[in-house]
Amino acid sequence: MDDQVQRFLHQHFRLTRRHFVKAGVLTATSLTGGTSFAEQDKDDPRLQDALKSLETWLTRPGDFQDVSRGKPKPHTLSEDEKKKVGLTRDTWKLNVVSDPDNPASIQQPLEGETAFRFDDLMELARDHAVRFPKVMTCLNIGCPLGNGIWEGVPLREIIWRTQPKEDLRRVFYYGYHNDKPEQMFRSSLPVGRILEDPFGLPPVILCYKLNGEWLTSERGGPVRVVVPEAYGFKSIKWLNNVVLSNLHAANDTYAEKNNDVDSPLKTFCATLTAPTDPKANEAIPITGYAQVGISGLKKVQVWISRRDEEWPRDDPYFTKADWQDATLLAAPKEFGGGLPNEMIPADTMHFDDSGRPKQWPILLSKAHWCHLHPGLPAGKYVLRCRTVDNNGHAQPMPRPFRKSGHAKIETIRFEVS
Ligand SMILES: Nc1nc2c(c(=O)[nH]1)N[C@H]1C(S)=C(S)[C@@H](COP(=O)(O)O)O[C@H]1N2
Ligand SMILES: [Mo]
Repeated sequence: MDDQVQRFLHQHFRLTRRHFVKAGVLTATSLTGGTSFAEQDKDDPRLQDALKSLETWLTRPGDFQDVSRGKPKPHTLSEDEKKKVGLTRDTWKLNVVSDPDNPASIQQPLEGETAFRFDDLMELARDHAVRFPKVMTCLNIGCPLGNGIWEGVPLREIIWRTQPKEDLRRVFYYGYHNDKPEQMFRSSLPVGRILEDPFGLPPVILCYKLNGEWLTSERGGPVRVVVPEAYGFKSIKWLNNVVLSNLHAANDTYAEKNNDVDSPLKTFCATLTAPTDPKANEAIPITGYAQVGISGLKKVQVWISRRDEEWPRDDPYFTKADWQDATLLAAPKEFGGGLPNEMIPADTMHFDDSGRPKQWPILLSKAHWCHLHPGLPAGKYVLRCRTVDNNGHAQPMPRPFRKSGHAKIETIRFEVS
């Protein structure tokens, strides 16, 4: 970068900082901090516009992106066909059995006459129902599919009913696709993750509601698994079989095609409003979202550089760049997602009795951010954004490879004319 531009950028970053301090929003990067949508920089109408058009925090169930296998896909069956194969609440049956190849010793398998039904699930729900926010993200797709409040009964409650005795190390589970076994889509977990919830994580659940409404067929209804800290492939839809096994290693279908099937959700960010063709010396509004992965989210940072700037080869993740803190937005007043009465359901983890979050951002969910970048001289630029997790580690390091879940530093090219 030539000296003049360097100085220009430097001065203007300082200006922006002062500007934000005046507007009272710069302290917004602590865990409990943040600013509300309404308190944003009132002076810049374009940042206001960008903030107004920001996606809602929760996603309507019908607006989730769909990742479904099957020919035909189970949710496209007619109501009659769904009844025949147990994909309605009144016909649903879940088998919970020992693995014939690697038997676990259980005293009471649930199958045939004793299969577990939706009424049984609702009976357990009276005492054991839990609700928690979670972003559903496909390990292989860049952006989250949707953010929701998932309600269900901990899977352990059903496993206890089988009275396990011995040789139970892993649980695998799959859902209805059709009667062809080669269409099976299976995921698995160590039994310990199901029986106990480490480090304050929500439990692994049999989920029957999303955003306060019955789980739709497209989202995997009547019942799907939801694994809070995992990528989407662990959250099996149209669930109808749980197998208790003495296997000691993962046998997930998703392990095919080189996927890492054990690493949890990563923290990363991306833009929603990015510069397209800004005019010279006009401030540039930027907004985006962040996925709050297992290591939490402390900050979002933004860096704009000249496109012709040479960068040292030994710093491929730009750790030495002049990253600027963006503003992390506080919890919105309205959460969206089509909640009944626009209220967060009672007893949702991380929310108080009045439906306000106890902390922000919320782990394993989503947060939004914005940045008003000072105007730039005409030229070609690159915008990058990254996150800093609660341990102070800039992401995507130390796990940048994509088969462990998308976490790259987003790169947007633009030209100032
Ligand atoms: N039975 C079944 N469950 C499934 C899938 C599937 O194809 N079949 N896809 C998985 C994958 S790879 C993802 S990313 C999520 C997507 O969830 P969604 O369609 O509700 O957004 O569902 C998971 N559960
Ligand atoms: Mo996925």
